[in-house]
Amino acid sequence: MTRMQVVYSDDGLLHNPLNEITGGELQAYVESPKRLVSIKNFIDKQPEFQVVDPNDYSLGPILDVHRKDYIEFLQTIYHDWVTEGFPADACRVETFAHPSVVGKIDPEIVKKNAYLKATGRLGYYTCDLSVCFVKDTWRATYASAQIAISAAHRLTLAIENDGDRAIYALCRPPGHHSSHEMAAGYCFVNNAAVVTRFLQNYTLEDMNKAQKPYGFDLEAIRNRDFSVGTATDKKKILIVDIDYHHGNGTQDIFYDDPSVFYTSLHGSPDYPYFTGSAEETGRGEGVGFNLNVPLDPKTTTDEIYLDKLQGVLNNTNVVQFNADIVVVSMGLDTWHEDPIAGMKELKDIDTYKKMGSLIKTCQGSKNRPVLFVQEGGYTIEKLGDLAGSVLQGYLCT
Ligand code: SP5
Ligand code: ZN
Repeated sequence: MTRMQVVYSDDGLLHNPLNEITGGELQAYVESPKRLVSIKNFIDKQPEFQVVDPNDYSLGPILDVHRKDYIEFLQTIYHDWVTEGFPADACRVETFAHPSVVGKIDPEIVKKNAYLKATGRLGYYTCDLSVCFVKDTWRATYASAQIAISAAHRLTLAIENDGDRAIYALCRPPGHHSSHEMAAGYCFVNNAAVVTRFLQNYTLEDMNKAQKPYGFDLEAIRNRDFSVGTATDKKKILIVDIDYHHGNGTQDIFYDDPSVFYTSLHGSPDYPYFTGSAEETGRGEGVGFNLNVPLDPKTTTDEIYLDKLQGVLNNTNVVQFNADIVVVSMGLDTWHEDPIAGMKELKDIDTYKKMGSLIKTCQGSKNRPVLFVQEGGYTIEKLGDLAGSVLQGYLCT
């Protein structure tokens, strides 16, 4: 039987905000730790999956994507918020740094102003009302990234040793709405982007050295004096984002970069509202390496969705790109019953098996190693089934 490793840690459960404001209403936090429990329970019952612990690769690989001041914000904002006397269960934005407020002022002055209060920093670095911090949000976020990085390392090892060529990072919080210096849509660190850069910048030898106990100077990494990655043969990474929402963060990070092809199928019009149109094809050197397929949430059936996914994976530009590795941003919120998302006519669980199968067989992705990174999906009871179906569909094809 073909098997698949699943990288998982209980630290993902530590991020548990009380509530969020969605659709204008205060409601229980949708991106709940129960999501992880549900998927993990399912995985534990299936013999083809082997659950393994993550290792620790320090901040190095995270800082290859995110700005240092942003990471410091994630690490300290909760403490500062509480110290200023604000409610412990509601560390979230109040006012945004809209272009009409800050656009004409020297960015350094804007930043200095923002740093005077916790609320200023929240407006500077976050983008919507789904982002909420608790005491251990950073710990969970760090673990989430380390899970994804560990999966990338294990996949690289397997590629060199003719091992299994697909792996699943069962991580939370998700990442694809987060960009270099912005948290949004339940996302803090962009796990898919971090592993993409890790796979490109690190040789297997670098990866071995980059894990705990570190084979390099940790302090220098923290200060960004150098990056531990020494790879010269930059791998081409195809990111396939099948979360219901457009991965605006991932798109933004790689928009100018012809070495990363970002493609997304997503419900439209819907959150994140300002991005995700087919006209967004990349910029500069990156033109032609970004492919968005907006789908009508009301009329997209199982059949239409699979047809569009197949179209993307067989798209001429994607095939010509000839990726070395495929990263799948695996959201499960396309399911029709999803409480905040969902294609209303996407109702057949077999569709998820077929998604996995298409990734295995279509020209743009076939014969490539695949790293599945968990993104959204909010039908708690159904998530194990949905995730398992994509992975089994891939394995059994
Ligand atoms: C990772 C991920 O899936 N993030 C999604 C964040 C979505 N947040 C805003 C959702 C807006 C939903 N509006 C419809 C309300 C239905 N009651
Ligand atoms: Zn989503």
